[in-house]
Amino acid sequence: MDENNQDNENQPALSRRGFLGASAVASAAGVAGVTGLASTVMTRDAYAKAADDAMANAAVHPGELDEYYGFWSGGQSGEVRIMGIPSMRELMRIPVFNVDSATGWGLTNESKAIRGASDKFLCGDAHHPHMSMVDGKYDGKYVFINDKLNTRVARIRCDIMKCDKILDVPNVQAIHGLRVQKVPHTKYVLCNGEFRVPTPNDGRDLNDPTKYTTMYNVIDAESMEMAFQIIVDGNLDNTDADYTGRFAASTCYNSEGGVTLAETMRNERDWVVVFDLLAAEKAVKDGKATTIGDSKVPVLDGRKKANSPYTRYIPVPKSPHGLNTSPDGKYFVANGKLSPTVSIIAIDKLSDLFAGKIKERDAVIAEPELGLGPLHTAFDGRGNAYTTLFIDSQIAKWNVEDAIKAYNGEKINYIKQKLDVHYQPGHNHTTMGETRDADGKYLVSLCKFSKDRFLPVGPLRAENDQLIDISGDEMKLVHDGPAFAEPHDCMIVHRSKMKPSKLWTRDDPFFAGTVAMAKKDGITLETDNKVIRDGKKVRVYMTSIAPNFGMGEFTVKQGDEVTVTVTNLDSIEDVTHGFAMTNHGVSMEIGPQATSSVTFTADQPGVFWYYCHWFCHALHMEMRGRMLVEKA
Ligand code: K7E
Ligand code: CUA
Repeated sequence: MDENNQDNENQPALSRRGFLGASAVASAAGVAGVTGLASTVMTRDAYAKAADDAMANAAVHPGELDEYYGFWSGGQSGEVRIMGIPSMRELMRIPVFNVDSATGWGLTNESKAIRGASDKFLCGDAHHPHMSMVDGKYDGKYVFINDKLNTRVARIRCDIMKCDKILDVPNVQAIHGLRVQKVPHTKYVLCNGEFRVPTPNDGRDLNDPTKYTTMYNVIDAESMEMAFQIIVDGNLDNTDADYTGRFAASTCYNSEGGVTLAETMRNERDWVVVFDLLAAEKAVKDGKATTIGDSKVPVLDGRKKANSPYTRYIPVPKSPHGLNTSPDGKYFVANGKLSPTVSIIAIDKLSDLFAGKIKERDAVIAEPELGLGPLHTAFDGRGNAYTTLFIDSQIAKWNVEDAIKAYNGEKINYIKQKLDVHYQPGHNHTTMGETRDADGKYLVSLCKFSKDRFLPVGPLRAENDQLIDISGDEMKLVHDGPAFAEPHDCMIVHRSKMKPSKLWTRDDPFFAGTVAMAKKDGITLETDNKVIRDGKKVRVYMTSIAPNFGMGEFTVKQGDEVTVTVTNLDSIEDVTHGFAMTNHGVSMEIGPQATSSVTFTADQPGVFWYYCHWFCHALHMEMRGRMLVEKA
């Protein structure tokens, strides 16, 4: 308790951390000048009592359920995780761009079909999970996520909590920022191509960076096909959409078009690029788009020199990073990263900007100074914003309207509080905070470094996802949560929005391909236990009911390509079976009422036991059978 309290700057005792913070502020002041803190001084006891109360409020006792689902990206692990909030318990992992031993993701035929052409990639870098919406509110249907590493976007179905589509995005490299159209519903998934490459990137213009481009990518959320792309200047970073359905905005660094670090840092201002999605949609309909290389995707030119009706470049300082829309729909907030400021863009001025009635900078209505390294901003629905300060290792809570007043010359302290977090936060996220339902209960700070907060575990350390109670006037840290690489971003959904399935339905499209294959073989999956031989290909169909596979043995010849299809007839909640074939690298999950299949080569003669590796029954250990492989 006391150790934690020592880290709070609101208390009189000056801790080591306080010293470090103070000297950082002092040196920063030389560069930029720093706004003073609100001086709420509580006694140490009062603070301890308030923190205790907040922790007690956030406690989820054994057997109790959480109030929120959190969807966490897994960064370079390539997966998505479901967390319970406020307990911060990890509830499930959803493999997406990675390969997963427990579920067979990347091994089963169903998952390979979804992974498609990029199935050959065994890794990914997932940053931004965001849920589909209707009228600016979560609809509980899909979560979309980017893969920066292999330039992909995936969709997760929230009924079964499995990835059901992966799209390889053409013409660009490294999908980074990703959000959804919020209004009237998520027709489009919006995402940024980050790195600039030759167009098309087919070996031409290798060392002529003036010819490199990147694009804003608009994906049809239902079909998961590309709708269109817009070529832009600079490197796109993060993005968000407005609450009218018309505008989206992306932060953009490297307005210089440089390739080295020094080159990309030259300009004092880069841009927020604002997109008029409706104008772009219309331009595509009117045949104004071209295509690039072999790709059929309509491409519009939104570069500055094209003077397009669908893009505007608003100069903001300096290499801006996060882009966040306030839940009242009024503002885009661009986070300065290399500037101690955030830039507030008034969304209601954007139609005038596009109509040429005002200049770009006229849309920026305030640029409050918050501290060093502002990366991302979240909102509580009560007019306050919470910005991560990467370098200061703090969250700055500030009032948006007060910041605008201060910018207009009023003497008013818009910063309400700064809370130390541990350490170096990237994204933060409030409960329901990216929707009209922002309820201002909790804030999660995704800290990149945990340093001394957990037992040391070797040179590679956990990160630290911290839960902060924001329901009162003051932010209160209530939980430290170690996390494996690297939850860049998360979003937090009230449980009332979610309706996950308890069992699979037999007609689920997830395994429709396997059902079609069985039908061709004349198999009824729910009853048949049969081996079909088709030249060197052998298809083995079996059922499972705890604690038995429908087939205790089957025989193949060395060199056969074997496909095993298992249909789990159990219809009891939570009774999942597995199918694992020893010494063949075969492992998959078969959920209750699901069908799963896996293909491998029986390349060694001999006896190979297969077994169920998802604990299902008192006789789970006995749930097994033999594959007999005859010598070729
Ligand atoms: Cu800030 Cu990829 Cu959202 Cu990381 S990005 S922090
Ligand atoms: Cu079936 Cu374990």
